[in-house]
Amino acid sequence: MKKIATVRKVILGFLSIGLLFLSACGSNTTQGGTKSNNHGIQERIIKAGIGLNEDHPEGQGLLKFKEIVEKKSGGKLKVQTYFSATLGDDLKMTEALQSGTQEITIPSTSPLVGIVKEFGIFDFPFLFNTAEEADAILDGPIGKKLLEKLSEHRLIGLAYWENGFRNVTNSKHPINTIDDFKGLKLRTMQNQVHIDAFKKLGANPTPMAFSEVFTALESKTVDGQENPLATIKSNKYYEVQDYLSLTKHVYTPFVFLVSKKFWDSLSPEEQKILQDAAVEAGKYQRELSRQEDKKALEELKKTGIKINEVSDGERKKMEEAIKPVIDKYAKEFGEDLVNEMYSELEKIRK
Ligand code: KDG
Repeated sequence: MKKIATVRKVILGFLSIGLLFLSACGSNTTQGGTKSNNHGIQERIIKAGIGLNEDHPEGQGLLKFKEIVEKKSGGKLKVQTYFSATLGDDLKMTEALQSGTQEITIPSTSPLVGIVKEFGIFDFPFLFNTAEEADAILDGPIGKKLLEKLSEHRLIGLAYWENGFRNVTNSKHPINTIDDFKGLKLRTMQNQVHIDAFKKLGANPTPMAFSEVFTALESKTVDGQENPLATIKSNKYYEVQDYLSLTKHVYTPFVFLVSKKFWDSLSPEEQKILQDAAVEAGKYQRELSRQEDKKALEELKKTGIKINEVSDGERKKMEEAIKPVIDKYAKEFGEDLVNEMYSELEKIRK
């Protein structure tokens, strides 16, 4: 009897050691609840889709990402790229990541406020004076904090890329003052801060997905829209718009997203390759975006669209008029976070 008990104990001992060994081989959990698997670099197809065109700085950034990943993985990690919303718009692709049917997308943060509401702080008009200020906040503790929130929503955020400073186009008249917004039917992103801000300026905002914008302008469902110059050029809005007013009223970041389901199935080596490539290609993309912002303006001048500068004085009046909207959403997004952001900006501007 005693002998059977000892044998049973020995077998149980071996079993638990075995199980421990197996679990160590299988997966391990890193901080923020993300997992990985210790099996080196495997042959994989990575579907990466964006809403913008291949010729846009975001499209070129994605091709740079593909080049780096395929080089660093010895060709094992193959990135299949999809442009021009062929896999759907930002929200549809983000949902595909959450369900694990797509691996990567790089949407604007604005449509994602339904997932991480704090991303809405980046939609505060006239928040950043320069792209470099945006870099400092996005690549700093605030940007990092918001990226980490994504893992609670079956998403992994690897980096911020640049969509850029947005300007208004329309088919009615140039925008020089707040009064020129009165009654203008303007397409906005699906973002409540943008909608309320344009309402405050007297416009009539219509939220819609990006891939529907050109048709809505062409059919005059809306009078105008607002986007960075690179997008106005790449999507040929000058073909269906008569006026471009350089309002530079808000800076929009892109966020580099990976499906958490996919991410957790990767080994630490594979995760590192994707993480490093998203940051390296991001630096390249931001630089390209800033060059394109200048180049696009010169090229848009040749298209016949009538371009006007908006004076700093008028932009200041617009900022004042919108302040109640910012106060309202500061409460919703968290005043500590908003105060932290404004004090960070003050430090940067010193
Ligand atoms: O996928 C494209 C969008 O992320 C981006 O272009 C969004 O700026 C945008 C807009 O106006 O929808």
